[in-house]
Amino acid sequence: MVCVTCHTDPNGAPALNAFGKDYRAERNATNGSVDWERLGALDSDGDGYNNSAELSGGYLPGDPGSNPRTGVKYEGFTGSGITGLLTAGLTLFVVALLGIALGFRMLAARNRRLAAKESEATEPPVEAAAKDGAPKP
Ligand SMILES: [Ca+2]
Repeated sequence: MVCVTCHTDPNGAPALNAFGKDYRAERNATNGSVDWERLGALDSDGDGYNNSAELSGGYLPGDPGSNPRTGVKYEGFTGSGITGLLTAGLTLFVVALLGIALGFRMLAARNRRLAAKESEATEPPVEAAAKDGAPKP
C-alpha cells in the first residue's frame, strides 16, 4: 500500500481520504483489530467498485478516479519536495548497494573457480596418487 491509499496527499500528510476514514472508523470500532473482510466489502470512494476489488487490482480505494473502469492505477512514487527526494535517493542507494553486493559475490565465485583450476593444474600427479593411497606405478 502507498500513502495515497489512505491519505489525500502522496506524502502521507494527515488528511485522510474516504478509504482512510473508513479504515480509521473500522480500527476504532474494533479496538485495533481491523476486519478486512468487512472493510473490503465497502465502496469507500463510491465509484461502484468495492475496496477489496480495488486493492487487489492495484487501484486506490479512496480515489473515485482510480478503478477498473477508468484504468487509472497508482504508478510509483509521485511525492514531491524533500520527502520525494529522500525516498527517491534512498531507493537508488539501496538498488546500488544490491548491485555492488551482487558484483562482489560474482567476483568471489569467479576467483574460487580460478583458484580451484590452478590447484588442479599445479598438483603433481605422483603426489596426488600417494594421497589417494593408490599403488605407485
Ligand atoms: Ca471504490
